[in-house]
Amino acid sequence: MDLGNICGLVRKTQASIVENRFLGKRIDDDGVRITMESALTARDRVGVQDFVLLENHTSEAAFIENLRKRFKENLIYTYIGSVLVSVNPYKDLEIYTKNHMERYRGINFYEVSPHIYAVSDNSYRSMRTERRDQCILISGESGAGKTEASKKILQYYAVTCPASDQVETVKDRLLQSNPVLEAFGNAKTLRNDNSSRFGKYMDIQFDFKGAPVGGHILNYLLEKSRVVHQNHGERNFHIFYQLIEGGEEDLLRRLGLERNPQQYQYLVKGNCPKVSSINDRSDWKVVRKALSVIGFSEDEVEELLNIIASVLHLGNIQYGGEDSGNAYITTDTQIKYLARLLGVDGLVLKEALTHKKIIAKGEELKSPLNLEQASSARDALSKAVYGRTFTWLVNKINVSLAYKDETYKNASVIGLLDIYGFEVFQHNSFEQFCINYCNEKLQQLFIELTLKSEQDEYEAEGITWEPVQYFNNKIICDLVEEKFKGIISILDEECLRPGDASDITFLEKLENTVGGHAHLTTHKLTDGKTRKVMGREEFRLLHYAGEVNYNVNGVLASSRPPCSSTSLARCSLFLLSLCLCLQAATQFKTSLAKLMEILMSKEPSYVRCIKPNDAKQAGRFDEVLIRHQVKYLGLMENLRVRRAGFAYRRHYETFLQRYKSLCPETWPSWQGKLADGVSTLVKHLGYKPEEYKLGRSKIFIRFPKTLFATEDALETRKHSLGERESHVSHAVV
Ligand code: AD9
Ligand code: MG
Repeated sequence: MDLGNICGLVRKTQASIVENRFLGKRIDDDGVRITMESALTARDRVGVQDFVLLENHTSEAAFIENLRKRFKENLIYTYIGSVLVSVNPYKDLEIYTKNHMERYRGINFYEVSPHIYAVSDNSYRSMRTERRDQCILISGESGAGKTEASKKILQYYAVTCPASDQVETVKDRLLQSNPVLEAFGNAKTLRNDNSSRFGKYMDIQFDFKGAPVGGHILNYLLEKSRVVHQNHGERNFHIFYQLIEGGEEDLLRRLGLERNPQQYQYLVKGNCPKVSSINDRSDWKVVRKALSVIGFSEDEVEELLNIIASVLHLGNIQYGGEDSGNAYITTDTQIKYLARLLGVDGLVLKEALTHKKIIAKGEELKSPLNLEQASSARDALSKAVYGRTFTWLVNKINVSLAYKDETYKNASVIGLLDIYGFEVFQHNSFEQFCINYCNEKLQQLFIELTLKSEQDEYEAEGITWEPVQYFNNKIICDLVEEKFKGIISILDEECLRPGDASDITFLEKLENTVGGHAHLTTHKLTDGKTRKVMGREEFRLLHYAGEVNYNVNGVLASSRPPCSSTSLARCSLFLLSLCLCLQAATQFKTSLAKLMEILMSKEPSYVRCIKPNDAKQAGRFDEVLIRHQVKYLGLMENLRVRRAGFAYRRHYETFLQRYKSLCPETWPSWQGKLADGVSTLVKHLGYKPEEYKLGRSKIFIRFPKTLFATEDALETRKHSLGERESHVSHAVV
C-alpha cells in the first residue's frame, strides 16, 4: 500500500493523532501506525493545537487560518497556553461520550487533544491537589456556545466524580437546575434559539473526597423587557410557550389560558410562536420533571404557574380613555382571572393599574394615569412580577442545592461563569449598557489574571522576562463606576433628584462631568462630527471591544421603581408583596463588584467561545465575523502576552521522558538531577543559549521552531527505527 492510500485510510483518526504528536503522547488509534505523513504536512492540514506554536504569532491572519483549518477538521478546540478557544460547530460531534470523558480523566493538559473536558479535569485536579478554589470563566458573544460549554463541564463532573447515594441526588439536582433556569431565563433571539437572557455564576461544591455535595447559583440582570416586548423574529421566555403547548387541559382551564400563543399580546410581538429547533411540548415535560427532582412541591409549582399565567393575562389588559384623558380598564375577564390567580382583590388591582400614588407634604395622594401611563404601569408591573419570580426560583434552587451535612463545611469549590457576551445592536439601551459594563469588568479581570499568573510563574521559576505592553481597560471601568463622577453615580443622582430630572438632564450632566474623557462622547461634544452618526439622545462609549452608542431614552425609567407597584403592596401573595423595584444600576454595580471579588479569590481557567457564522449553520466559517471576535476577545493580546516570555514550558521530568532517546547520555535513563539531564539533552540537541532558559522545575523554550525541530528529530528517529524493524521482520519472513 502506498503512502497516499495509508494517509487516506486513516484520515479520520489522523486528526487526533497529529493533535497529540507535537506536544504529548502519541496515540495510535485503531492500532494504525502513522509514521508516513511528515509532521509538517500534518501541521499544514490541521494546524497547531496551541496558538503559541504558530510560527507567525503576531499575525491575525495566521491565527484565523489556524482556526479555520481546525474547524474544517471538526477540531473545534485550540489552546492559547492554558486558555481554551472553542468554535461553535453547530452540529453534534461525537466528542462528548463517556469514553471521551474517561480519556481526559487525570491526564495532563497537553497529553490529549484540546477539549472542554481537559479544562474541566485540570480545574478539578488543581482543586484537589492544591486545595485551591477554582473558577472557569466562559465568555463569547451570543450563540458562541457558552451555555453548552458550561453544561458539558457540569456533565463531566456528574459522570466522572466519585459519588455516594446522597451525592447522587445532588448531581441530579445540579443537572436538573439547567432546564428549569433555561425555561424561565432563556428565549429565542435572532442570534440564538436558546439565548440566555441572564448572567449565571454557579458554584459546585466538593467534599474532601472530591464528590460534588452541593451548589449555589448567583443570577445577574435578567432581561425583563422581553416579558412585554420582543423584536421581530424573537420570542418571549420559553416557559410561556411550554405551558401553553404542553400544559394539561385541566391545568390550562384552571389558569384560564387557551392553547394558542397568538392569543396573548405578550407573545405576539415577535410574530414567532414556533421555532423549528425547539419542541415546546416535550420541553414542558422535561421542565415539569426537573422541577420535582429539584424538590418543588405541587403547591409551589401551581403557584409558579399561576404567576406565569398572570403575566399573560396582564398583557391582555386593555385600556380605554375617558374624556378627561384618564385611563380605565375595558377587559374585565382578565381582571377576574388575575384577582383569582394572584389572590388580590379585583378592585385593588384595577386601581393599581390605573392610578399612581404620590406622597406630597407627608400625605399620600392618588392620582389617575392617562392611557400611555397606564399601559406602561401595566408593563412595568409584569416585568417586575416576572423578575421577582425568577429570583424566587433561583433561591428555591439554591435551597435545594445547599449541602446539608455539617461535615461538608469546608467544601472546595469550582465556579462556572456563563455570562452574556458583549452586545451591540442598532438601538442600545440601559440593558446593553449593563451587559457591556459587565464584559468590561471581566476583560479587566482576564488581563490582570493572565498577566499576573504569567509573571508569577516566571518569578517562581526565577526567570527574568520583559513585560509586554497591553491596553488596560481599567480607564473604561473607572469611567463607568467611579464614585461621584462615574456614569452610574451620575445616573443614580439623577434618579433620586426630585423635580425636573429627565433622560436629557442625565445626558447633560454626563457632558458636564465626564465630557472630556477619551472614551466618551455625545452629539453635542463632537458637534455631530463623528465617524458614525450619533443621535441627540445618545452617548457613545469606546469600549475595549469597540464603540457603542447608548440611547438614554427611558434610561431613568429603567433605573427607577415602577410607579404603580406600591398600590399592590397590600396584596396577599408573598412574591408580590416583596419589594417590586427593578434592579438599578448601582445594585448591578454592587453585585458585579461582589462577583469580581469571588472570582479574584479563585484560580481561573478561561474558555473563549467563538461563533462561526450568523446563520446558525454547521461548516460555515465567516472570516469577517470571526476576525471581529478574535479582536474583541483580546485573543491576539492574550497570545502576545503568552509569547512575550517563552512560548513553551515543560516540567523537567516530562521533557526528559519525551526526548531522552535523542541523546546517548540520557538514553535509556538519566541517573542524575533532572535539571542536569535536561541541560545535557538540550546541549546535545544544539539549543542556543538564547533559545531556552532553565527554571527551578521547568524548561522554558522561547520559540516554537526549536520545539518543532526537536519533535521532527523524534519523528525521524521513530521512523527509521520502524523501517529497520520492518526490514528485520521482512528478512525473517
Ligand atoms: V447566549 O449569549 O446565551 O445567546 P451562548 O450561551 O453562548 O449564547 P449556546 O451555548 O446557547 O450559546 O449555543 C447556541 C447553540 O449552538 C446551541 O443551542 C447549540 O445548538 C449550538 N452549540 C453550541 N455549542 C455546541 C457544541 N459544543 N456542540 C454542538 C453546539 N452544538
Ligand atoms: Mg447562553
